[in-house]
Amino acid sequence: MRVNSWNGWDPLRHVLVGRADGTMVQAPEPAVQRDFPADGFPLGTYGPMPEEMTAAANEQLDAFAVQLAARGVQVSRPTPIDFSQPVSTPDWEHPTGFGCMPPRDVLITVGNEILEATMCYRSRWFEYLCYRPVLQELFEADPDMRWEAAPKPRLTDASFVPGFWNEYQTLSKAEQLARVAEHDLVLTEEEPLFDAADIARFGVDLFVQLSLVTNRKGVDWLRRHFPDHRVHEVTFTNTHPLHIDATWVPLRPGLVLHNGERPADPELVKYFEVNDWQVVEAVQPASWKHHPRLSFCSPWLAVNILNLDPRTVCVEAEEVRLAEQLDGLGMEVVPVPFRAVGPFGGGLHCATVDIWREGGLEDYFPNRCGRF
Ligand code: ABU
Repeated sequence: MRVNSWNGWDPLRHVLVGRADGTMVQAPEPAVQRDFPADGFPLGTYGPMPEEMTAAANEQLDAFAVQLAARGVQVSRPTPIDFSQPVSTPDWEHPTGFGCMPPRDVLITVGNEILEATMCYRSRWFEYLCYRPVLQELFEADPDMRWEAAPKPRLTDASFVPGFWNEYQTLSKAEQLARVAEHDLVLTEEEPLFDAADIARFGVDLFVQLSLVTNRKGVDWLRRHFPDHRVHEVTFTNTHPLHIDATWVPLRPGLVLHNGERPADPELVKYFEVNDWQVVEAVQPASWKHHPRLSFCSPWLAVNILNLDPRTVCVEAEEVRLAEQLDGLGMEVVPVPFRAVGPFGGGLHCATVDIWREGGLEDYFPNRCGRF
C-alpha cells in the first residue's frame, strides 16, 4: 500500500469508497438547513434517512467496490460511527451527526499526503473518525505517507453570518449571484474553513472554489500549507456553490469538463486555453426520482465522475447522454448504477477518495495568464 495521487486522472490503484450506514438528515445548524417536505423532512425536522433508501444506497456502494476490485483497484472502506448521537464541543452542542458518505468532502490526497479538511457543518465535526482506521493502516504500511489534519475549527456563532438562510432565500437569483460573486455567503472569515471536495487537483495547480462551505481563509490556509503548488481561488456563477466536483471536472491532461449552467470566470477559462486545454461543456443530466437535493446536491451529480485512468471513466449508468459525449471525446465509459447513492451526498467522485494513482507531480500550466 502507498499513498500517492497528484491529479484526478492518473491510473487508479487504491481508492476509498464511502458507506451509507446510519446517515442522518442532520438537524438545522448555522451552516446548513435541510428542507425536503416531499421526502418527509420539512425544515426543522431531522432524523435517519429512510431504511430502504439506506439499504439501496449501500447495495450500490458495495457493488461499485466489487466492480473496482474486479478491475484491479484496491478498495478500502470507512468505519461508520453512530451518527444519531449529539455532537458537542466545549462551545456548542448539536443534536445529530451526518454520515460517512461522501468521503471526498473530508479527505484529499496531494502527493504522499492525506489531509483531513476542516469542514464547517457542526454535524460533520467528528466525521474524520470514520476514516481513522484506514489512515492508521496507511500510516503503518507506507513509511513515506504524510498524515495531516487542518486546524479543527471552533464553529462558534462567530463563524456564521446570523440569519443568512432566511435572508438568502428571499433574494432574487440575480441578487444571490451578486452575493456569490462577492463571496458574501453564510461563512464569515473568523477561521479557515474548507471542504476537501472544493479542491480540484491538476498537478502543480490546485483550484479551490469559494463556496457555502469554503471561505477565503480556508484557501489561504491551503496556499500556505502547499507552498510547492499554485493554489487558485475560483468562483463560478452558481446560486448554491458547494464543491467543485460537479462543476469543473478534469478528464485528462488537456481536457476539462465544464458544467455550463455554472459559468466559469472568463479568466479561468483563458488560463486553461492559453495552456492548450480544451474546455468542454457537459450535456444536460438525466432526470432523478428522488431529487438529490435531499442530500444538498443537484442533478449535476451526473458529471461527478471517477477516472480509472486518462482514457477510462466511471459514469452513472443512467447518464447515457453524458456517456455518449465522453465516448466522443475518446474516453472508454464504465457504467455504474449509482442513482440510489445520490440522495446521500454525491455521485461517483464524491463517494470516493483517491489513495494511490500512478504518476508524479507535473506542471500542466506552464503559461501564466491574468491573475492565474
Ligand atoms: N460534491 C457534490 C456537488 C453537488 C453539486 O454541485 O450539485
